[in-house]
Amino acid sequence: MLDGCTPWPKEYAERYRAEGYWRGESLVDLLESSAGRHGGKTALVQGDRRLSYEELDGRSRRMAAGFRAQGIGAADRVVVQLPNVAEFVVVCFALFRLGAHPVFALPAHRASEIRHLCELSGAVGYVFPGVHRGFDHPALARRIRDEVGTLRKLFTLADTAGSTDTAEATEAVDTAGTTEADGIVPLSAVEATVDPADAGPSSPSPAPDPADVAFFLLSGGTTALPKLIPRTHDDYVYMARAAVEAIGLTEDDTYLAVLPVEFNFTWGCPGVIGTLLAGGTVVLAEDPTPERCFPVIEREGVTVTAVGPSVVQLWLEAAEWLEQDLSSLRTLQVGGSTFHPELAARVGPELGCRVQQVFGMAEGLITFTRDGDPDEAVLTTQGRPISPADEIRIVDTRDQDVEAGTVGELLTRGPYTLRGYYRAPEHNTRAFTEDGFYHSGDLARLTPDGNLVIEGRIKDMINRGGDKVSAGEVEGHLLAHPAIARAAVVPVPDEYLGERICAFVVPVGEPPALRELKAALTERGLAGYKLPDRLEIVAELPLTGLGKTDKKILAAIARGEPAPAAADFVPSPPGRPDTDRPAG
Ligand code: OOB
Repeated sequence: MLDGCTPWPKEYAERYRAEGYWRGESLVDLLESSAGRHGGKTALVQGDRRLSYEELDGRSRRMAAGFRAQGIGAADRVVVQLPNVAEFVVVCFALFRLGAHPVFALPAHRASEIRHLCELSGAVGYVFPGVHRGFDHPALARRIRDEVGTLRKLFTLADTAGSTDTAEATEAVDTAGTTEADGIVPLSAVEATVDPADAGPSSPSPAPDPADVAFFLLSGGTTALPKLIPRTHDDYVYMARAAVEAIGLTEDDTYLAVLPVEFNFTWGCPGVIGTLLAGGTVVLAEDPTPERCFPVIEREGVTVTAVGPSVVQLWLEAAEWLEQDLSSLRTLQVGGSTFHPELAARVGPELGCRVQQVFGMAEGLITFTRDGDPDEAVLTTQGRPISPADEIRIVDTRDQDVEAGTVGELLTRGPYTLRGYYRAPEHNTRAFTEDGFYHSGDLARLTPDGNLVIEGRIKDMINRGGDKVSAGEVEGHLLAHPAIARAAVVPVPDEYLGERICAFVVPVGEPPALRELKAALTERGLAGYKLPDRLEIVAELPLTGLGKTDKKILAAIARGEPAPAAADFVPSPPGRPDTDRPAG
């Protein structure tokens, strides 16, 4: 296994193999076996572009040969940051073929996140769009290459025919100067480097070891800097298969990937990988708006998709006035953040499909409600683990099991839950129990039927419409501002996103305004979804008995509630908070 990763202890690995969870099958085997069974069938759809299983397999072979010619090889890490385009899938499978490891970055990530991911992973390559949604990715890539010593290869989607937004792609080629001359290689050129005949099955790439890391997911992060989650072929192929079985996905299904494809939810629960495993069709959509998605659902006969609760709200509103026929849709998977039962209850009658609640994490454990569960369970719980080998404990603050039905922290261990973050030995001693259970930081309880109910969290994170924002990370950036002496970031409830980000700031001299702060954080290269939505200027931050910032008090103030035990704490100056709420 790649250096810096924690393998499962021998007895667990042996057990997972003996019990048939891990079958020694890599993601490359998965694609090749589906291509063998479903050759001419459509595997991927993106706008007007359609790729059969054979074509996807062939393109990933050519791309692998091209990457190899570019010097990418076994064990290399390559940061991949692409929107929901077919090339994301082609690039990932190409890297898997070489035994190289994609590191998934979100399209919204900027200099701060990309630099960190490149440094932490020791990436040699970086794959990115052209100018996407107005952001010049090639310019960022050049900067990062200058800053990160290991990074030597830059690849862009920019001139790839049929990119989701041709206008943007064209603009990228024109304005961002993505030519090989400045060392940025278009993916189309990588794919065309080698004669396809040379990239056939006999090409000399050793098959990846199924027990080795396949790729890295990004942790939602409670620490100041995001952590990397190594996912092995064995564990991920198993998770996708278990998800396929739990949702009853078959080759007749069409899955719409509408959340970013780099999310574990979209990529493998059952997502893209599960659909390819089942021989179905994956449709890639650029964004989750109903105006974009409903016509695609109708045209492609989409049967399953995965969204977050805020998208469900948008879709319910739009279903009243948009006229598309959504009758093909059988299951709407909803997960990533709290889904209120009142909203869940509207999905059946108003969208004409079944809800499946999904709780999950990039670290591993996935739970689903199932078809056939009583309505009560589907509406009010997050269901049961997808694997009989998933182990769950609910514990108190001393890691002792709580009484049945009581709320406590969710710990988990199993055949697709990590045993350690990448290159994070110190953090790992805190994130895992001695016997390998992962501390999720979520507060949960189990119903008598064994269904999991998420009740809150103890981790210092804000769940902004499913986007996870580490409070510590934002605080670090705030503290770098010259007008800020102290800062604390807490969630504030929001009807649409579930939570937004509220920053409490003790100023030095003239207090900064929210707009100015957001501009300063953007300038520092922080992704847009991590910017504070609201700013509270205070004279001091309340402290706990142990001298740490008392975020319970701050969160209560942000909610407009009387602060618990805050008799001696008065936020100042009083008055309206500085908010910046986007419409809708
Ligand atoms: C998914 O993965 P991540 O890694 O972005 O975030 C994990 C965290 C969980 O620890 C929990 O705090 C929260 O997101 N969460 C939920 C939830 N599902 C995830 N909180 C309340 N209700 C839910 N249903 O978010 C993810 C990964 C795979 C599948 C689905 C979601």
